[in-house]
Amino acid sequence: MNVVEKQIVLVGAPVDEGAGQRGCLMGPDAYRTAGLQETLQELGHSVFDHGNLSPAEVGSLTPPNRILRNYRAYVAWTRALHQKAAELGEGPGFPIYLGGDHAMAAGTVSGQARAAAALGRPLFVLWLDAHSDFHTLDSTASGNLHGTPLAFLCGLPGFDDLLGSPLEHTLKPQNVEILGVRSIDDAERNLLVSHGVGVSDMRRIDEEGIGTLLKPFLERVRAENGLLHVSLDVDFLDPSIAPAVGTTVPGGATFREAHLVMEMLHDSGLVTSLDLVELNPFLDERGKTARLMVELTGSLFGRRVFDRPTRSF
Ligand code: B3U
Ligand code: MN
Ligand code: MN
Repeated sequence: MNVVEKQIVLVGAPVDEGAGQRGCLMGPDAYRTAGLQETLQELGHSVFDHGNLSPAEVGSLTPPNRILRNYRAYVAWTRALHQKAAELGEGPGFPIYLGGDHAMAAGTVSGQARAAAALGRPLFVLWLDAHSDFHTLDSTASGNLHGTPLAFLCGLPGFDDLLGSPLEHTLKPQNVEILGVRSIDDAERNLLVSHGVGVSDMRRIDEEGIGTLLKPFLERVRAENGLLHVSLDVDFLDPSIAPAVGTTVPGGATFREAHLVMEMLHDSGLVTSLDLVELNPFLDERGKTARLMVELTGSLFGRRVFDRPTRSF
């Protein structure tokens, strides 16, 4: 098999407070139970399990409004994960952040962005999700903070508490591609359009094919010598194959589409870090979703059914 060996570092991020339902804190252990480490080792990679992180200590804080749920925990997790991702992002290893709800990406991606800046390379982000997670702290109607990390990462205002100052290494909105989206609130839609974030919804996937949509994004990452972070939300997948998530939305990516995305990402050789988010094992059916997420990660790290000359995307 034509797999380049990677040194993979697993980092558990049992973040539970950003979602509307409890249970994502069990995510990291569900991936371990489903054999993530063994799957990656069988593909020829070395894997170090860092164990789970804890939230940072945070002093007194006044939430910007009353609707936000677990604001202090959002700040505490963002700080801890940012620190760890900034360290790992400059090292030789490939970090996989095991969530945890999507609020954790405020820390993982901002840390990877800081590391990318230190390396003098732009960070691109592929956000595989039914949602766009582009609310500000003012625009969210649910108060669930897992709906806000991408707005924070793109430098929208109002998030100064998270790292104690305005975010220094923001993502360029045009370097973000949200793929698989099918549930966007009105306020988010306006923000996405006004900031120029790349969005491919299910209609575009149906009309053009998921591979056709992904290819030009990967070509741009390559042309700009970028690093690529992938943030995979379980609800990107259709609920019939991935029921273990609190925010299921019908009409998601199929088994075949999801594997194709992962295989193309592998063949591109461009991906340098990964989040696996929103798995809620409490809602799973006999480990089915955890196992699928592990299988998809296997495809991203080089599993293929039949060898063929590697295509570059
Ligand atoms: N946009 C809604 C729903 C949502 C966003 N992200 C997730 N769900 N996972 C909200 O609550 O902000
Ligand atoms: Mn999400
Ligand atoms: Mn989602």
